Amino acid sequence: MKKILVTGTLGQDGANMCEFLLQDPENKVFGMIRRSSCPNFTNCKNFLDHPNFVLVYGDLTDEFSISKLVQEIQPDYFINFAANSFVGCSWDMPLHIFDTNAVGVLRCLEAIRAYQPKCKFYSAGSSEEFGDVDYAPQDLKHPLKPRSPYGASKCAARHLVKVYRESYDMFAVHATLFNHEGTKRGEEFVTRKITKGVAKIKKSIDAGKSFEPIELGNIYSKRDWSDSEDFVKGVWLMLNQESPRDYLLASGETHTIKEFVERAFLAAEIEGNWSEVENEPIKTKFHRNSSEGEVLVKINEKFYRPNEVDLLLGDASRARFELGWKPEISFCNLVKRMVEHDLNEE
Ligand code: NDP
Ligand code: GDR
Repeated sequence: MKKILVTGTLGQDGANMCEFLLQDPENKVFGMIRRSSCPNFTNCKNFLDHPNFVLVYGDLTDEFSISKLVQEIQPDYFINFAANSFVGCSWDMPLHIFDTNAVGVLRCLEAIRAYQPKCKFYSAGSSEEFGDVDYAPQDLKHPLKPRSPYGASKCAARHLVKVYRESYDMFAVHATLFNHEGTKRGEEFVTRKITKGVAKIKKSIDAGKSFEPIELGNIYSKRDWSDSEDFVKGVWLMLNQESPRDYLLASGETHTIKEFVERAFLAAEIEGNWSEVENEPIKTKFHRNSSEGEVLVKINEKFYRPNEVDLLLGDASRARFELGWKPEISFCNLVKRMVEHDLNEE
């Protein structure tokens, strides 16, 4: 039986990975969570009681807890999804971000080196490492030019993984994953914020009630969005190659936040129009196509970032050719799935 330690279990990717791995009865999954006064197990409801699933406690900022887990479990795989993953707050708590996302990875690598050197390690890299991009689509040769403390922390993790892989002959990969979303996505990220907001507005319209518009920041940035369920399969393929190699996962399509908004309202059968104000984007609004013309989306400067990654578009050809991986869920389907899910949840 394969023993797999997965961190970030309550988050999006960790939960999707546990669920995917538990489909194989040969896998025993140890899902790590950190101590919290009020943990939210919503993302884990489908597998918490699975006989091959064990919930364990640990914290990336606590070296002892990570070492103890590796010593006791002796995992064959250590899949580290845990991170402070919200770019927007990384300017507010840069030290915490670096300690979790970069030094945290070092704690994992050290624990593996000391107690279970044969363990295969996955480190969750990000397209945010490319940052101020030189060209599109971005491939694995693109220079690292982060624009946020978050992006910089992931670059540091990338270098640490490479150093450990080369110094100690460890199977350690740090993949570059572009944005991936889904029904388990945290509500502060723009996609889920939009789909949750659309569902709320739809319910209000259907009930004949008034509603507040969704408030967003920069709607002109472009992202390469996929579904997290497709990506965890790609990560598992990477970990089951003969030798460790860094890969990039992306859809190869890019869309603005504006387009995501339009699609999300369409998925809820609400038609709208932008009233765009070119030199004052703060005044841009998305109105409902109706006699009332209510405002569905407005801009609030408080959601702007000190520094923005304007364009992300990934070239996943290495993963496609070497791993035989390709995303199954299109951008349109992703938006539709999220909106439908949130309409049923609200
Ligand atoms: P989430 O924010 O949904 O999940 C992150 C998880 O990490 C949460 O469960 C959180 O715990 C946990 N965590 C945070 N700090 C610690 C800590 N100190 N010790 C232990 N656990 C901790 O992120 P995603 O699932 O979306 O992303 C997974 C990984 O992939 C992250 O590393 C992210 O940076 C990276 N990534 C994500 C992309 C995406 O588009 N989703 C793209 C590229 C990279 P809690 O629930 O208690 O807060
Ligand atoms: P991102 O995701 O920063 O790409 O990081 P996020 O959804 O937070 O932002 C995407 C883009 O939308 C713009 N935006 C807003 N963002 C948020 N969160 N809230 C808003 O109201 C809003 N309005 C506009 C942002 O400025 C940005 O341009 C995600 C995370 O999952 C990272 O962990 C991961 O590494 C990268 O994707 C790849």
